[in-house]
Amino acid sequence: PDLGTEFLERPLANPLMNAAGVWCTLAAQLDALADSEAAAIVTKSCTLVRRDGNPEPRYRALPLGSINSMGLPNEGYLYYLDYAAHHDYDHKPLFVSVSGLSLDDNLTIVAALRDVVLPALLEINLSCPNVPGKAQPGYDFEAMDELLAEVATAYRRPFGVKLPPYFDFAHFDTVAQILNRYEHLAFITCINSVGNALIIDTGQESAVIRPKDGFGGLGGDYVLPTALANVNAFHRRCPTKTIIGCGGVRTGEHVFQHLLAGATLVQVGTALYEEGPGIFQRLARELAELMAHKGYRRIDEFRGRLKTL
Ligand code: RRO
Repeated sequence: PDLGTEFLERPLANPLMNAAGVWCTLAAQLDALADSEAAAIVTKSCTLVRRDGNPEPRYRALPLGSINSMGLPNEGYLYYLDYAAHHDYDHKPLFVSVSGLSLDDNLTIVAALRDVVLPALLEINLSCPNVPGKAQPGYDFEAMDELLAEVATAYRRPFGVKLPPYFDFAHFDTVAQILNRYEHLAFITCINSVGNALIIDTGQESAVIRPKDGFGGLGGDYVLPTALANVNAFHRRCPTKTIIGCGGVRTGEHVFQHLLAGATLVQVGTALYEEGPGIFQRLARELAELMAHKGYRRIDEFRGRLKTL
């Protein structure tokens, strides 16, 4: 089968890419993604100024996924703009994830990205759960609308948002209504980690990560159903926007489920962290095998065509 797809009218070899935050903080990691079977790349969410992030241990692999409270460690936005300036866009698209700590910081970074006039794609992260004292804009609908209004005015090219998971139809409706007001908000990435979970080690009677008394974002198998629900909820409510699925992808079958729910691209976080960039070749092979088994020749034949009872 043909794994080819299109993102904002650009043909891609397959629908796979990394999730922001995983294997994308340093140039050498991004280069490894550029050399992998991933069809696109996104950089670690950046702030105005370089950050060390939270104290370690701040990531733990678990039998069913991961918990993290990294705290936005990154090299500062100029580092990623420089990386973007040297990236080969004919080879694969590059997204730059932006997670300024204030509206002003976000606008400074967005203006810089606009002014360098690169084909890089802006993904605004509305959903970092791990910076002590900073609420997620994704859970403050007024703040989210204000931020999007300012970004959409300053930045006239297609851009997207990375959303936190939502758990209520009223929230799906409200958020979709806000996003639909912005015409060149072209893509929606669902979901960021399921924030502020607590994993307890029974033997040690202890939290397993140091920051925030052990509270952190869940990824991996734990979050697949929540991710699929959010992908499908926004696919239904935002028909003019492209959905990027993220959450719980470890096998080709998980990729297939995200596509069926309405995703156009599918990001890989925890499983990439654990397996490394070689995972994209395995996922592509597993997706191709599943499609062949089902008699599908192209992703278009099933994407978004989830059946209901
Ligand atoms: O760096 C982090 O702690 C982090 C971020 Br910015 C995010 O958006 N999601 C996440 O799980 N961790």
